[in-house]
Amino acid sequence: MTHNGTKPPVEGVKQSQLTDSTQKMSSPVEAEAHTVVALATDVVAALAERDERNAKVKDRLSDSGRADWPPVYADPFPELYASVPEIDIADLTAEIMGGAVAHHGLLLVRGLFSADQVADVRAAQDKIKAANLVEEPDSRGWYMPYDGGGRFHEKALRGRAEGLGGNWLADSPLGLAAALRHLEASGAIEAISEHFQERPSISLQKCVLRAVQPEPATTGWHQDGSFLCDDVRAMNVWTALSHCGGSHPASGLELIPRRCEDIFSIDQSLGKVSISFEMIEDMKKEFPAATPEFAPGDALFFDEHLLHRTHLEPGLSAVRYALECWFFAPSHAPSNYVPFLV
Ligand SMILES: O=C(O)CCC(=O)C(=O)O
Ligand SMILES: [Fe+2]
Repeated sequence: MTHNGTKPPVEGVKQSQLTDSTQKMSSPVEAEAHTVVALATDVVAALAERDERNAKVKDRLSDSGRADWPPVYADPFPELYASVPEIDIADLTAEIMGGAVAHHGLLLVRGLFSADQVADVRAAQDKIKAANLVEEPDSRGWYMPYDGGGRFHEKALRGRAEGLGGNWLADSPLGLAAALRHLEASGAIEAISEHFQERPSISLQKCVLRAVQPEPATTGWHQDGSFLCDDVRAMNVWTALSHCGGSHPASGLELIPRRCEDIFSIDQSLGKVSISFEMIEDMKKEFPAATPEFAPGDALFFDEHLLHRTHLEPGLSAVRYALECWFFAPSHAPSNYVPFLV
């Protein structure tokens, strides 16, 4: 699964069909035998970076992680009850993030991404989508599906995600490099590293560029902890890439603004992850559901305990774009996802 960086396996393409544009072909015969796709140097670098992120995390998977888990934080919003704590990006720290999540279930960060950063990730998303429509893998680096080694059923899962309008970020070497650069610059990765006391990882399957169509549907309430491993240490950074939620005609998220320590059992009649509507209705009596409005670049931080769902109400008319990026402490990451150190 570890590759030499310059010639990664790409589904449907033989290794010999990919080459660094700086490499010379050994003979004209070889040139005739293969359709050689020259890769630009930034693509070669992004592919090498992706492989390196995957290789590096492996040494960390058996670390023990911080002993004092969950960390204890003071409540940064002691006056708040059953509503969404909110800050500006300038105030983001591990204490505010960890404290808001520990006491209220989540934190809304206004302006996590600047307008330029949103535009950059959105442009990447459009290029990934366009490249994904073409049969051949995209030698320009926008859509080069990561081969996780076949252990993780990634082909079927990827097909399902793409069928719903999503793209796995790590399937795009250039998109991955750009989005992680912006998450680093925002301070999100630093806050999460401090919270975990380890450099976090992301994963192939749980870091998704989403485009959600404005089609009303009954969506399932869930806690991501119901399908991550029991002792997972996680933090999601869900960043709106377009105006959405609240009264805006693009879908946002609906959530219960409270800390739930329990992971509730799922309602089998609703599939593999959803919690019963009765339980949610009951909880709403004390904790009314919230549907925050997001400007592009606003982000929600929450962990595997938050009860939430995609909010697909009738009356929507605009596509919603977002980046859902679940970070894990490598010492306590789900073993069924392909990891990358950030
Ligand atoms: O983007 C969505 O609509 C769903 C997001 C979600 O469930 C998550 O980030 O865990
Ligand atoms: Fe979720």
